[in-house]
Amino acid sequence: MKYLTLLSGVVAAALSLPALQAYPSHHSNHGHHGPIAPKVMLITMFAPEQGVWLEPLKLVNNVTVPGLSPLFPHASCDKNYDVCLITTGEAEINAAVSVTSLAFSPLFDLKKTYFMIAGIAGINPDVATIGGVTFGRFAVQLELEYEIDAREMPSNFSTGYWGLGADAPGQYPVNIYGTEAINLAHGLKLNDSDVAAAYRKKFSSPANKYPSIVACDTGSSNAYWSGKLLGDSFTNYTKLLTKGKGVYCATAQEDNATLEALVRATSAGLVDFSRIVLMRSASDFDRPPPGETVLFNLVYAEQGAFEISLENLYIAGSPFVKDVVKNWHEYEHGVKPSNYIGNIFGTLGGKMDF
Ligand SMILES: *[C@@H]1O[C@H](CO)[C@@H](O)[C@H](O)[C@H]1NC(C)=O
Ligand SMILES: *[C@@H]1O[C@H](CO)[C@@H](O)[C@H](O)[C@H]1NC(C)=O
Ligand SMILES: *[C@@H]1O[C@H](CO)[C@@H](O)[C@H](O)[C@H]1NC(C)=O
Ligand SMILES: *[C@@H]1O[C@H](CO)[C@@H](O)[C@H](O)[C@H]1NC(C)=O
Ligand SMILES: *[C@H]1O[C@H](CO)[C@@H](O)[C@H](O)[C@H]1NC(C)=O
Repeated sequence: MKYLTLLSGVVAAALSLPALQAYPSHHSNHGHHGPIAPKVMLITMFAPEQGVWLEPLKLVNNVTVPGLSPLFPHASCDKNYDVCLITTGEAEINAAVSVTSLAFSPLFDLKKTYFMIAGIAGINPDVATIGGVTFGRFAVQLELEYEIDAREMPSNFSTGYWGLGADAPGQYPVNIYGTEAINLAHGLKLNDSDVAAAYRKKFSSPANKYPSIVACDTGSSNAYWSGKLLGDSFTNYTKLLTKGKGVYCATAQEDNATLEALVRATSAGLVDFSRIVLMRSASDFDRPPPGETVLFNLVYAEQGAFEISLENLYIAGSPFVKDVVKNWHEYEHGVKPSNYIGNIFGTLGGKMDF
């Protein structure tokens, strides 16, 4: 097992612990003495993602956590409180507030908990395909950049997006690694559908291949964007911020916010940032196949991968969840990461290696 968790980015404002004491303890409705210390915490974003875990893992104990989304007000745990799940609500603001509320809740002790972010995403056909499952090392905030409408950009610009501060590249990637989960997921047969298989054929390799597990990185943005030019712009930006190491492949609306909340919780001594797995499965392509329009791909195309991407989250992620619970003695004390974990300001200590 080898953890390579690195992140970079933002100033981690250390929230002070004493503020927590203000929470009334009667919110503790889990019939459990002391804070709940799950071995695994699943982080999902909306109801369909939540749905794939609740039944198979028997997450029947609901714990109301103040500050979660009104749509998803509780964590759901199994009978031993070994595995719990929250659903943040979609987009960055919901992810940031929900994960912060969980991480700073006195109802939980998450210092040794392994977090698995498990959601669906758009996918870059240059790297992977619909139905595939990605495990990311870097999470980059794609549209936290300068933007001008491309119709008004200078004629020698390749994109209307570029880094804040223009001549100051390399400002904030966040990243994370889930090697242990990807190792457990290797060799698993993912699910597919006929419609997804047909849509996939319109692309070239690797997008036309049977879905598989891929190590590549995620980009976050509130905007649900589509198209090759934006995709290429964000591929370039990801490379820039990660000094060439990051490979943009999965686009979603939450990860960077979730991770930032976990950085701050780590900074406050409440979470271990080296125990995070970032998993995104591909429900749709982030750009059209040759010969189709961007609008067609985004709005009208029947891509057929929504269901299988949900199923494949469970197929690819559950071996890790089960292994952590079963072999807790191997996971409890964590594994010292061989590389830098932290942001570019050294908030979590250590020495940067990129
Ligand atoms: C627990 O929460 C889940 C997810 O929100 C919900 O489907 C379920 O009905 C709840 N169970 C109880 C006993 O309230
Ligand atoms: C675009 O052209 C301007 C004017 O020649 C130049 O100053 C600038 O560096 C160019 N920008 C890019 C991105 O090539
Ligand atoms: C991405 O970078 C490549 C290589 O520098 C460049 O040719 C291309 O125009 C860029 N694409 C966009 C959309 O910015
Ligand atoms: C695989 O997909 C098929 C068709 O969508 C579905 O009936 C089946 O239950 C899925 N299998 C798994 C393991 O999810
Ligand atoms: C995610 O992006 C934003 C910018 O990259 C940055 O503030 C944040 O630090 C990044 N990572 C994290 C974790 O936030």
